[in-house]
Amino acid sequence: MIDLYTANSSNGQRAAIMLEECGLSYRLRKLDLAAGEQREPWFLAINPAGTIPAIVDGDAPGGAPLPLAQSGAILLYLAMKTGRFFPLDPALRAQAFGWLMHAVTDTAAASMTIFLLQNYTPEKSEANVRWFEERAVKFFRVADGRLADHEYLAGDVSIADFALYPLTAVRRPLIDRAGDLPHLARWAAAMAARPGVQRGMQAAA
Ligand SMILES: N[C@@H](CCC(=O)N[C@@H](CS)C(=O)NCC(=O)O)C(=O)O
Repeated sequence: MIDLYTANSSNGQRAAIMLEECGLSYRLRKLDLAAGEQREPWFLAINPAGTIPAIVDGDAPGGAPLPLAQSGAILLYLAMKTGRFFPLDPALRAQAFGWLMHAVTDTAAASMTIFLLQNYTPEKSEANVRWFEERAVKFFRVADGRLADHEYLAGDVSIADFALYPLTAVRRPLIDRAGDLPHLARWAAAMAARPGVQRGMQAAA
């Protein structure tokens, strides 16, 4: 059994989508981030960074329970564990890794910075928010270009798509306002129609 420590955020949704899509049974452990539950000693023992998502796999290789943080690492781990949602062809698999990183490093960082600027940084600046919004749209545009002639980011639906989708959902107003991302919109609609994606998006809602 896998325990998923999460909250209602795009990073958390990414891990829940993968668990759902893989058909793995898991226990949902929802954390109250506003109350600071992620900084309590019991959770820091699982993820010293004090961030969600994290999993503890009770059926990990080697027999001992395996704690793992970082949503991108969780996707990769579950793909290796189940043999699902990453291409077998080495070149295509490399593409999937590249698009996974595009989502969890570049795009997620821009999206997270918008959130932090709007909610937590000591000085508020609308100009800085706009700057990072443009940066996020720039990364969404790169994915849109890829999706112009690919149904999914790398071959069949994969961890790369699961990584990016929650960001397109949370940044939907930004994407709509940009108005020039038709391929991303087509892909997002296809992703949103998947029952596993729907369950993952709702898991910690
Ligand atoms: N790179 C990490 C980011 C994790 C992250 O920043 N999670 C946020 C929620 S989306 C969090 O736990 N924030 C609580 C905190 O920083 O105290 C990942 O992909 O898992």
